[in-house]
Amino acid sequence: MSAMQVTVDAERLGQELAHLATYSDCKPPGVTRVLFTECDRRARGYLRRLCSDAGLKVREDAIGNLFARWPGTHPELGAVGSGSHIDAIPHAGRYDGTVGVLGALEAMRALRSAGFQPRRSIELLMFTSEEPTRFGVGCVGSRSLCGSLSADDLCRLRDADDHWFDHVRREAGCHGELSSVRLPDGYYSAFVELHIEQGPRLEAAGVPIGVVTAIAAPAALRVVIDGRGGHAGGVLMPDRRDALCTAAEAILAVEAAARGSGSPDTVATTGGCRVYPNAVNSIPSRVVLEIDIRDVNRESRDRAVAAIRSAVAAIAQRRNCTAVVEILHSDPPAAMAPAVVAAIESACRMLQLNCQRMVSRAYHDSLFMAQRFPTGMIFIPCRRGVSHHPDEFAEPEAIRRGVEVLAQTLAELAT
Ligand code: HGY
Ligand code: MN
Ligand code: MN
Repeated sequence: MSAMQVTVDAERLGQELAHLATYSDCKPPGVTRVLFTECDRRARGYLRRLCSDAGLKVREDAIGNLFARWPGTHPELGAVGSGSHIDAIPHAGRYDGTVGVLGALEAMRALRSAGFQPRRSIELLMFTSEEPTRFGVGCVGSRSLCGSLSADDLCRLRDADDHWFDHVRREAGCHGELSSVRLPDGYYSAFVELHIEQGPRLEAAGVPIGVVTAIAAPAALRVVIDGRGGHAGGVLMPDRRDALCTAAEAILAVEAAARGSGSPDTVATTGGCRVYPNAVNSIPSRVVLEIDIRDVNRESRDRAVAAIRSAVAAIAQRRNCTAVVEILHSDPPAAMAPAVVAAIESACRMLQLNCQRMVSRAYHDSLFMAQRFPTGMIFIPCRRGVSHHPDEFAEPEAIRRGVEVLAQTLAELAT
């Protein structure tokens, strides 16, 4: 297939990314957009309008996954999907996920303007709740679409304010049976996600496009450490069972488990720490830690998880506290489909863009889409690899190139 002559409207895309970033619960340049909050719901409304204005057929499922379809000449065939997420962790950046959602929309508009007529339908998919912020588990939308989160699993999800997922989704206007979310086999013939790298390698190598071959295996733990509270003045040191001092040793053990796993790809982060009663003159009685552990190799990741569990148990015992470790999720890595990798590389060749194969250390909805459908990812560089931070930035030209490659890839897969 020869290169489609598509023109990406980078200026319009830049304006849309900037406007989307205004739906946020924090000061610019940061973005906070947590699942089903008011700003998330308004952002979803904005995306719905953009998709309708583009002449796409828009629908949402029972948990807020949003689909915008460009029917092909053979609508009975599996569609070619592309998309990502628009939710954002607290004080994040404006490009994580959104480049893949608005970039897919722009790729579809550019193909349409170029007169392309897809044989297979092309469908934009905005996943609900890619970030774990509200319910502790990431990729709720894609896990449910692929069947690895059941209706019962969804009904067990509860946020820190004891709001149940099922209640929250209905309040946000999502209706329908939870059991209806799982996609049928063959729904997509291929799925491609455009995303910023969230790492420094492409920028350091001066390569404009990353072709993802695999996505690292993420796991998350919640550790509840209980000691004995008491008056900060009245309890002498030998009599203390300080939950936060126990947690402090546990946090360092998390770091040591990653550094000592024997694999350079093991990463572990204690990203959440809630202290109770969290009063300066009261000895912490309980601490809740949230821990993220990953590796491209599942066995190394699992070794690190086991090392953390045994270290936490030993520290708690020595300090006369108790510790309960809950595994929130522990997922396998995903291999991208060779045919989709080949289509992305072919698009780069046609556009005379240099590209390099790489592993994604961040997880994405594609980690779960790959369990059911041939999946691939296109990476673009982000400045100094910074992400999940207000300084996150992707050059407009980098985004334009990524959308061009995506458009070319979608055209090839939908023909
Ligand atoms: O945490 C991740 O890897 C993704 O950005 N949610
Ligand atoms: Mn993210
Ligand atoms: Mn993301």
